[in-house]
Amino acid sequence: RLLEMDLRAALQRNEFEVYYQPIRDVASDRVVAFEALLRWNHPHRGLIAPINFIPLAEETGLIVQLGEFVLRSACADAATWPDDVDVAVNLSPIQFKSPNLIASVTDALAASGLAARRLELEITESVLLQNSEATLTTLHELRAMSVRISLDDFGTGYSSLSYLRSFPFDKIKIDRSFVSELATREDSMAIIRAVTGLGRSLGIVTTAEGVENDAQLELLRREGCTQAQGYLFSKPRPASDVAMMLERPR
Ligand code: G
Ligand code: G
Ligand code: MN
Ligand code: NA
Repeated sequence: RLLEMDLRAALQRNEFEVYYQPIRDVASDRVVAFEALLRWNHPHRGLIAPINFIPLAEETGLIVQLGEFVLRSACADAATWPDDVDVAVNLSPIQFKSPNLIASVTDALAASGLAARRLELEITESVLLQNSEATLTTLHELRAMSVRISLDDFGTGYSSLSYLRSFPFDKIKIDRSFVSELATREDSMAIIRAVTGLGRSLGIVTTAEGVENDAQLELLRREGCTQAQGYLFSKPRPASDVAMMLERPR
């Protein structure tokens, strides 16, 4: 079982690493961004996926430090990529509510020299549940810095269309559960159609997650979904593989 002290030690020993998964523009097939996904290189247990340690990091508050590491790494890595390739970073609700958030983002951008417009922050609907004044203030502060804000895992949890009215999101990420059933379930198809249509009407980019085959990509293209991400293109890989992922045609 993982303990708080294991996480602390791992932070100290630099055992965390940021992996990257490409996001492609559906119409042009071009790689337009990478999502940063945290991994733990445990000396004995091997590579540990975030589902196995993020909950503990959130309970112990270590997610703030861990999140700062991801922000700094992602901005520093993205600063070495072509100018038209963005980076997306996941924010835990606890990190989002931390009083350090704006300073962390500002510092990561300044230290890396990355243009703020190339940074996307992914938040989940749980951040918006309380829909508090403070949440909206933070979102508007980030927006004022030119950072872009995505609504992650859209369609799961307590989805509410009112979130889209409370803040002008730049991007909606359609949860992979809808994409995986695209070819087999008509209701999933209908939901994808509705969300891409909503994005078009509201001027919000839509990204389909978990795209695993050409049939799914073709359906998404037909529905006018803006971007796609998934194993069809690549699984998340280390920063040293980004150049290769940018070169590789489909
Ligand atoms: O890569 P995957 O197993 O890679 O990620 C699983 C989950 O962990 C996803 O929900 C993803 O959003 C979350 N996750 C991955 N990296 C980070 C991170 O750096 N910060 C936070 N808060 N969540 C992350
Ligand atoms: O919640 P979030 O969207 O941030 O998490 C991304 C998660 O989805 C990561 O765990 C990542 O490894 C995983 N993922 C990315 N592409 C695919 C895919 O095509 N299929 C499946 N099953 N998982 C994927
Ligand atoms: Mn995400
Ligand atoms: Na997601």
